[in-house]
Formats: sequence, structure tokens, C-alpha cells
Amino acid sequence: MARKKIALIGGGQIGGVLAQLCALRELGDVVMFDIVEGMPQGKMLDIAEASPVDGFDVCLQGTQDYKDIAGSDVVIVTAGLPRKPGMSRDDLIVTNSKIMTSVAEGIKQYAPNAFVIVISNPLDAMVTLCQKITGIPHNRVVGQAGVLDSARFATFIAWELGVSVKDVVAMTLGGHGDDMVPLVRYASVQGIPVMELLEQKYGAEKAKEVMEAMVKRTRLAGGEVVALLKTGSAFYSPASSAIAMAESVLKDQKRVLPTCCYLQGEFGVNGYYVGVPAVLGEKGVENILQFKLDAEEQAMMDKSVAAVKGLVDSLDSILNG
Ligand code: A3D
Repeated sequence: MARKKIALIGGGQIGGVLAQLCALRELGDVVMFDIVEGMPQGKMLDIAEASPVDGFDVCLQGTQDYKDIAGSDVVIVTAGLPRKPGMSRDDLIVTNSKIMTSVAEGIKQYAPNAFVIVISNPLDAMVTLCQKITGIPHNRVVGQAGVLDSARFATFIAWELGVSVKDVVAMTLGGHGDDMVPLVRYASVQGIPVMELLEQKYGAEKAKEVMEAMVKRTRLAGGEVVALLKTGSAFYSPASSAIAMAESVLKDQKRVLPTCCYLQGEFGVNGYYVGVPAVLGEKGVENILQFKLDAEEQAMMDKSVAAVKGLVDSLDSILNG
């Protein structure tokens, strides 16, 4: 049986961690494409030379030629500029739209049967553009944001309650912007509502404040890392998050992961990519799990979706202007 093949478009900070994680987990052979001469070749050689130490058997190749991504089962796109301090994700749209256009044309030509995970920002707009240009069915082009946003929320909850991150379930919905929707009502520790545990610890009033602070920190978590790094944005956690999605598809795990999916009526959204819980398996997005939002959650979702729509609707004028 042939090994699976993963193409990484963009070999920068996230791309490098993606390649190492693919290798360590033996998810398949990896091709890293980047426009910078020699860089992807150098990174892949460096990782390959760790294989006797770490004990993994995969082929690793760096390239400047889209031909080499042919036959990929999964393509993960990180090509594009990251944020610098003071920038919003939306500030990247002009440059990254141009980069995404060339990337999507390469995928369309050489890997039209792949499952594509976009990470480049602004995420919701870049995944929309990637699908439009590649023409790959919507259930096979998604964005990574929700796994990371949810992981950030879960991390803060675990720290606050002094429990293992493994026992926290927490999810965010909506766009990958500061209006994302962390779902407080469904956050739990082994099924026990987080709010109940916070109320026991602090009393009702203070519990609300503590949760509000965690929600705010989750929404602004990307910027917190950018402000500390000063030269770029988060890269370990976005890579881990995309790997969870890729692995679920490559191994047909059918994991339920918050995924930036194309919605056709789900959660009241039609014709836009928005973060929702999705079942990821060998067919790509195999199902979108719907549930009722309460009035407050729906209002937050509407606000987040409005921000996504504004950004996505500006794409045409950016590309033609
Ligand atoms: P960086 O380390 O700069 O890597 C980007 C790579 O893209 C560089 O190696 C470039 O050479 C390469 N590149 C530029 N133009 C092209 C092109 N036309 N074709 C192929 N490669 C090209 O950035 P990074 O890895 O830190 O971040 C990559 C992207 O992910 C940025 O847009 C970030 O904003 C975004 N990001 C998203 C999340 C999400 O959770 C959605 C989190 C963190 C970063």
C-alpha cells in the first residue's frame, strides 16, 4: 500500500513545525513548497537527519516546483505574511490574497484531489479564496482556526481550575477574529460545567468575571503571542492544530473538530466559511454537528459572521483593484 502524501505550501515558522510533526507521527511522506530558494530543501534535510534519532521512516522533500505536490492526499497552506505587533489579521488581506491566488492555482493544477487545510490569515477570507480558485468541492477545502482557538480556551480553563488540559472540553465557533464565539455553556471538565466549578470556587458574581476574562484572553490570544514574539505570530500551536485535522482525515478517525467549513444553512449561515464543529474523515467534512444556540450565543455568532462577511465580500475589489 502506498504511503500517504502531505504537501505543505509555505515553509516558514508554521510550515517547519508541520513538517516535523508529520515526520514524528509518520503521517506520510512530506513535500514542502516555498518560493525561497533552498529554504524548504534545507528544512527537510535538517528534519530527515533527525530521523535516526527519532526513529521515523518518511520521505521528506523541499521544492520550488508545484509538480512535486502531485498525488498529495492532504495539502496544508501556510504561505503568506504573518502579523507583526499592532497589526490585525485583516491587515494581511491584500498581500495574502495575491499569494493565495498563486498557491491555489498550483493546487488546482497538481493536487485537485487533495483535502486542503488553509491556515494563512485572514483565515476565513483565505479559505474562501482558495476554494474558489481551486474549484475543489467545499467539503474538501477547510480552514484551521477553531482547533487552536478552542485549545487556547481549554488551556486557560485548565490553568484556572488546576486540572489537566486532557480533561477540559471547550469549543469556539465563528470566525477567526476578535469576535469569535467561545461557548461558555458547553465548557466542561469531564462533563461538569466549568461555570459550576468556578461558582464553587469564587461565588456566582466573581465566577462570571473570571470566565469573562478567560473569554477575552481567548479572543485576543493570537495578539498576546504576537506582542511577545515581536517578529511574527504563533506557530507551534497552529501547526499542532492543523495536524490534528490532517490526521483525522488521513486515518479516517471521524474526530469532531471545530473547523472553518462552508455553510449552507447550518447555524443560519448560507454561502460563507465559518467555524463550526465538523466530523473529519476520509471524505473530508463528513458532517456538521448542529445544536441550538441560546439568544446570547446567537447574537455573538451573528456579530462574528457579519465580520467574516465584510472581509470576504471585500475580496473581489481587492483582487481586481
Ligand atoms: P512565515 O514564517 O512568514 O511563513 C510564511 C511562508 O510563506 C514563508 O516561508 C514565505 O516564504 C512563504 N511564502 C510567501 N509567498 C509564498 C508563495 N507565493 N508561495 C509559497 N510560499 C510563499 O509565517 P508563519 O508560518 O508564521 O504564518 C503563516 C500564515 O499563517 C500567516 O498568514 C499567519 O498569519 C497565519 N497564521 C494563522 C493562524 C491560524 O490559526 C489561522 C495562526 C498563526 C498564524
